[in-house]
Amino acid sequence: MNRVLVTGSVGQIGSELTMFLRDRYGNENVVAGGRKTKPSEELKNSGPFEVVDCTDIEAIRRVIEKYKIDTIYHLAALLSAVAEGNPQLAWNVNINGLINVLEVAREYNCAVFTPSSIGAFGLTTPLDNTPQDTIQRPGTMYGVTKVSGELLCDYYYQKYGVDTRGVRYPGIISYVTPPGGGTTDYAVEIFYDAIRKGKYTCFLKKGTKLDMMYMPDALKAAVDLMEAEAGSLKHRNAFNVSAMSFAPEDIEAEVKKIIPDFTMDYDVDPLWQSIAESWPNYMDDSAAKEEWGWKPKYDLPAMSKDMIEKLRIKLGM
Ligand code: AKB
Repeated sequence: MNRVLVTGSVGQIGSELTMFLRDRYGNENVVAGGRKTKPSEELKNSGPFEVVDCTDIEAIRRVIEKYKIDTIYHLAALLSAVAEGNPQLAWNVNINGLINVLEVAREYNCAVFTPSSIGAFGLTTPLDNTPQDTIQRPGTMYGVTKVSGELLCDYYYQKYGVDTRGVRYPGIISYVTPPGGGTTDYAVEIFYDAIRKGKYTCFLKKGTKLDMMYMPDALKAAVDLMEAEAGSLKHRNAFNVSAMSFAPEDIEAEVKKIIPDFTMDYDVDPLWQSIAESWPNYMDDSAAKEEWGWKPKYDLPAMSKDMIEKLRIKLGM
């Protein structure tokens, strides 16, 4: 029986993952946990919603007991650029929040999915075909919390047998809920601006290649990993997963194929640029392929076509 809590359910991934899990396991079996931000009507009306601040362990415990939760998708976290603006808050939410979730999971025997990120790498990591197991010395607080989170999840599995699993997400692109303060956000903004204004000013430099993924693949990755046979997993937490890798000019060209008058210029933000330059150009995700059958569906052209179709409907344009 899957009785699930999604923390961070109001965020970019959480809002869609909650609906995906409700379709799969039944609306009443998936609790959307959020802090302050108001949930959408869809999220609130389709199943249970509870206020859960992950820095408050009692709040998590209450929800786990009330709904007899057995699986936690822990998505509450600050993204990279926001974390750099407030590193102490980032540590509190990303690490103290995670250890609270792991502690409650240990007490109530819950499985835990925790996303790590391409942000868990740094300049001394091989940036091309970044291996699954490699040097990780990130220079951002976001990266520090992501590496620490990977290690904490490994520790809770090894020490206490908590069924922890996770992936290193690349930049996630979707048309439903906008991301909030990530380095890869340009790859979402470009579509909104292309449709609304026919032009976009990019905050990363030409040539800045990063791994990216369309939301349907990101949701599938989480659920496929959580449903995989435990015996087939050699790694547990922090699987590299990717679907496409591109630089700003590559996505510009793709958008132009569908919106021929679209133009893009650059106004580079030094903070976001320096973060992006410390992240992989593309990761090797063969461990995920071998151990639990990871296979993305969307590449850059397929994602761009679908994004533009869906956003045109959403924006009524
Ligand atoms: C961010 O840019 O902070 C996130 C990520 C890649 O972890 N989208």
